[in-house]
Formats: sequence, C-alpha cells, structure tokens
Amino acid sequence: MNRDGNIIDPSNDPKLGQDEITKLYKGMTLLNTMDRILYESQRQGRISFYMTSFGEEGTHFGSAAALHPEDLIYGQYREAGVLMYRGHTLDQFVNQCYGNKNDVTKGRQMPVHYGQKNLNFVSISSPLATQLPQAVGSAYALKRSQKEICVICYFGDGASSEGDAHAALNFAATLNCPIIFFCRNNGYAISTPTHEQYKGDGVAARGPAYGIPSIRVDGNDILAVYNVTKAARQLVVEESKPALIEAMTYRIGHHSTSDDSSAYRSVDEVRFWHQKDHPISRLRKYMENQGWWDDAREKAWKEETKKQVMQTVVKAEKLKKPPIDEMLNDVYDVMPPYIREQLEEIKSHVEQYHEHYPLDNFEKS
Ligand SMILES: Cc1ncc(C[n+]2csc(CCOP(=O)(O)OP(=O)(O)O)c2C)c(N)n1
Repeated sequence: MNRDGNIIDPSNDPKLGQDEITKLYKGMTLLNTMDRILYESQRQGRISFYMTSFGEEGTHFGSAAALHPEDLIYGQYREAGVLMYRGHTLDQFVNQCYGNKNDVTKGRQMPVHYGQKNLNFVSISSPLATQLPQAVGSAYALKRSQKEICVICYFGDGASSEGDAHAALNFAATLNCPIIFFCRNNGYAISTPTHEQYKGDGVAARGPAYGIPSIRVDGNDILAVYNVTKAARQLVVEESKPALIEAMTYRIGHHSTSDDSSAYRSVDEVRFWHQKDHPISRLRKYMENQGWWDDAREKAWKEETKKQVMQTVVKAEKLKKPPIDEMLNDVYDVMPPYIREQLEEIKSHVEQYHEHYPLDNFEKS
C-alpha cells in the first residue's frame, strides 16, 4: 500500500474485508487514544511510568492479525497493540498501569509490563533481549509437542545488539524451532540511532548468516506486515524452522516518560513521519478509497474512544492498591516459612509506623 492508501500490486492485496480492516483501524486508533491519555496521566503524576507506541501501530496490528490465537507471544514492551488485538481490555491495560487491586500483574510490575496467560502473552521483563532465548525455548517445547502453533518474539533494533539475540537466533536455527522473530526497527534505541547501532545492512541481513529465512518489510504498511507475518507463520509451522522479519518503522513518541527525544533528534524529522508516513493515516486513506470510512465516522469514533478511555481511567483511579500480602504471594506455589516470617515482619512494621504508610489506599489483607 502506498502513502495514498492504494495497493500497488493487486496480487498482494490480502483482501481482509471491511469488518477485519475496520477492526484493525479501530484497534490502532484506540491504542493511540489510550497512549495519549495514559502518557498525560504520567505527566500529571497519576502513574509512575509510561511508553507510547505512536507510529508503530501498523507493526502491532498487522502482525497480530496474521497469528493464530494460540500462538505464544513474547513481547519487548512496546507491543500493546498486539495484546489489544488479542482481546486485552481497556480496563486491563489501565488497571495494570495504575497497579490497583484489579491489575492482572497484582501491582508488582512497572506500568506497561503486561502479561496475560489467557491470551498467551508472556509477561514483559525490563532487561532487554531476555525474551529472545526464552521464546526459543518455548518454540523448542512446541516443536516437541508437535502442536500446529508457533511462537512470535518481538524485539527492537537496540535489543538486536544484545548477546542474547545472537544466542536465540543461532539456537532457533540449529534446533529448527517454530518461531517468528519480529524486529521493530523504529530507528532508535533511546538516544542511539540505528547508524550507530550496526554497521551492516540492518537486522534482516543477519538472517541468512544464521540460516534463517528473512524479510524486510515496510512496517507502516499494515497490509504488508500482515502478508509477511502470515507467510512467515505458514513457513515456521509447516516446516518447523525459524523466520526473521524486520519491520521498518519510526518511533514518533519519546522512548518513554523518562526520555526527552528533542535532545537527540530534530522536530522536523519527527514531523516528517507523523505527517507523511503514518500507519494510521495510510490505512484510513485505504478505507476511504473503499468507501468504508469518512470524516463523520472518524469524529464519532474519536469522541467515543476518548470517552471510553477517560471513564476507564476514572474507574481505575478509584480502586485501592492490592493488599500488602500480594507482594510476596506466588513466589512459590506454597509459601515457605521464611517468606511467611518476612511477610509478618512487614505487616507488624507498617502497623507500628502506620503514620508513615498510606494504608487506607491499600486493600485489607
Ligand atoms: C540489558 C539492558 N540494557 C539496557 C537497558 C535500558 N534500555 C531500556 S530500553 C532501551 C533501548 C531499547 O531500544 P530498542 O530495542 O530499539 O527498542 P525501542 O525502545 O526502540 O522500542 C535501553 C537501552 C535495559 N532495559 N536492559
């Protein structure tokens, strides 16, 4: 699809149909609205941290739509759209960022470090690239179980320089593991631009050296991302071997709320991608060309999603934090005596010095 939303070669049209395309568009724009509001929440001191996906929505939804719901997903952290496509609700996203008593991760993870067992989405870990060898291990297990499903593992151009990335790619190739490595090449690893990240031709070019079929795709073209992920899935499941996708995109937002990207890139550069090559506006043009979307629908949908997210945030803010016990639950299936002792110590400490702890904000244990 070109920047005007026209399909360049009709034989590459995945023909997803109005319902699926509308689902993808609504997902991308809902994610965008959620990102705006939660980013602002952090700025106002309501949550501790946030990461937006501005500009990368096409890589999330295009790849997610090409997977089977049972395929196991390992994310890096900037893949909220993949989880959203699977059915993670606004409540679940917002409760996690607020770390309240309804947070699936029980208030123990940083915001955006989602995990959802029911949706086959493995919990996010902050240390970069740890997900890569873990994902290969899971793919090896799937291979042995001979299920017709695969693993997809997302990572950034920065993470691709970690030693773990090499170990993962090499093990996946030599052990013939059914895994799709999906690199979101968004141009930066915080302040490190890709021209300082590698000297070779990006990440896809490394694949052949490992013996991994690889492809580079325009990550801002959601239909192209869908096509390559679908083809990769077929290859890895049918032939039990890995595939590598490098999706070229651009991180329009700051790295996270701890970053100010004006220190290392120009406003003009960001504006170019925002205005000239945005995955959302490209899909919108495609839909308008088909007569599936117009200004009136856009306005109504924007208002509706803004209202939905705001209401979700208001609800999440009113909920208490999880009980203190949750801090130490689940470390083991059955809590061993020394952890129980620590828990009792914590409880008597906060009781004794209760004036220093906002206990009313926490659910009673
Ligand atoms: C092992 C490790 N080193 C450094 C960091 C700090 N860190 C967090 S994100 C990041 C940049 C990652 O960039 P990239 O993989 O390109 O993903 P992006 O943030 O661009 O989506 C760094 C250096 C970390 N979390 N873990």
